[in-house]
Amino acid sequence: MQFTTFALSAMSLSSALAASVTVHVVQVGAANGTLAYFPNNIKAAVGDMVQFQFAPVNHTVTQSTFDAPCQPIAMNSNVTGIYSGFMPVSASATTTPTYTVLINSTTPMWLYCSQGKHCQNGMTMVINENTAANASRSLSAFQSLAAKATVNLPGTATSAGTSGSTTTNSTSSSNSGESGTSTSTSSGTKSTSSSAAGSLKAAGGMSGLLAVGVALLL
Ligand SMILES: [Cu+2]
Repeated sequence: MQFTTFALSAMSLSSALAASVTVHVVQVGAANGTLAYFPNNIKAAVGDMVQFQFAPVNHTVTQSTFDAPCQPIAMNSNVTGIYSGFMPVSASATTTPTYTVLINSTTPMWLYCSQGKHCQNGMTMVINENTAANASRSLSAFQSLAAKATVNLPGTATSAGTSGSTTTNSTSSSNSGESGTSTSTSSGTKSTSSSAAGSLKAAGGMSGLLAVGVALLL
């Protein structure tokens, strides 16, 4: 009954809130220290959500242009871009911080981790790579450019993880794809989910639904 109430309430926010929302889960980093996103090349339709789940020790999801990897997209365009901020996670953490983005454009989104030299060392990914439109703009080409980047911004001196908590933080950020003329926006939502992987995913899905609600209210 409680869930039914929630669903009806959510539906009243907008008929656009479908009964099911596709959530693509991307693991950010790995407990064994591998510097990568898993997976690092995904397709997401407009209306889908991408939920980043942060592994130890301290990573980010930051958007750049294709041409200037390892620099926030705002430095090289008039797009604000998405930025998760640093997500410290201790090796013994029992919680997983998440950052969820609503996709509202299929323009390729180029992403990297701004910690240390993670961007240069392969911690990069793309949402909606489109090599059919431009064969040279592939993830591998982006990674080659990233490997040669002289900076990785915005960096931090922090590398130690802190214990996760059950607090939930919410934040919104404005984004459009790489096209500066786009008027579309995406919102990102940070949250920390506790307990096992199964319920984690469920909590993430709920968090995604709430994010849609928040975005529609704005
Ligand atoms: Cu990283």
